[in-house]
Amino acid sequence: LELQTELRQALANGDFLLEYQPVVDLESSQVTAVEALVRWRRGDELVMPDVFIGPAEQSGLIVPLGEWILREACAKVALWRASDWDIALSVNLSVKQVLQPRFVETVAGVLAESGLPAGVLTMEVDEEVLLENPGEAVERLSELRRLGVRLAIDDFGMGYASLAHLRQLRVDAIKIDPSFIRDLGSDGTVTLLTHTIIRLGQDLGMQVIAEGIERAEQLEQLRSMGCGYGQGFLVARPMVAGGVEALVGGEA
Ligand code: G
Ligand code: G
Ligand code: MN
Ligand code: NA
Repeated sequence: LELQTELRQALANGDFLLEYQPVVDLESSQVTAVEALVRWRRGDELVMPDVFIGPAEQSGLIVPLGEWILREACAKVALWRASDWDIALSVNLSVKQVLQPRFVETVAGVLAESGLPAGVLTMEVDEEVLLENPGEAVERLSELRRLGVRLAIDDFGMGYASLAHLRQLRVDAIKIDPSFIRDLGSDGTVTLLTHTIIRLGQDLGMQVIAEGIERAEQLEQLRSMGCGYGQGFLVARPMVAGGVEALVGGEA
């Protein structure tokens, strides 16, 4: 079967699933949020999103798939919150979704349906979103923010003219690209840049989240630089909902 056909059938058959990667407060080590990450169960194999998000964007399937992802993640987190666990949710967005005319209405509808307060949801966009059709994308995302949904710039520091993007679009959080974290400590320039990004975020009143933390020294260094939040294999891998429940145990 052609990949596009297979993907369409997978959505119809319920063959996509979500994993959730915990985000922790680096000060308290508490899990404060989870990032939803989609996977495709294709027979015995679990296919990762870098294989199918691009094709799903090309065919337009990302629009219904993205809506399914949002609905599924909001329902799960609403359940967790109903059991008295104060947890937030982050969901990735593709530019195709943002530019779709009914985008803001769809998000508002899913929030209403799940009963999740808008402020619990963060939508992550990478800087590519702001390149393709900047005026339109900024307008849509600002509208989303007026609903109370929080915005984060994903993979911050990798895009062309990152600082210009912060001028165009007000965001609540920046997620420092893993390539910075990887070279922390071993590369003086990267270390300085990372520290500068953390201060920039703080000065602009934004939450700063370091991604791709794999080693204890990286976590320590980020903490000493005042980075508020972190994500990475050292802290927790992406895991199915039951795994998150087991991890937080008493909390959830
Ligand atoms: O989970 P993994 O590290 O394999 O993700 C690879 C890429 O796929 C990341 O850039 C991530 O942002 C993207 N991705 C994962 N889940 C989603 C999703 O639900 N929607 C979109 N648009 N991208 C996603
Ligand atoms: O682009 P985005 O930040 O949404 O991508 C998230 C992806 O990063 C997920 O697919 C997740 O599996 C991956 N990821 C999360 N933590 C780590 C880590 O510590 N190391 C590496 N190599 N990848 C990670
Ligand atoms: Mn992300
Ligand atoms: Na991303």
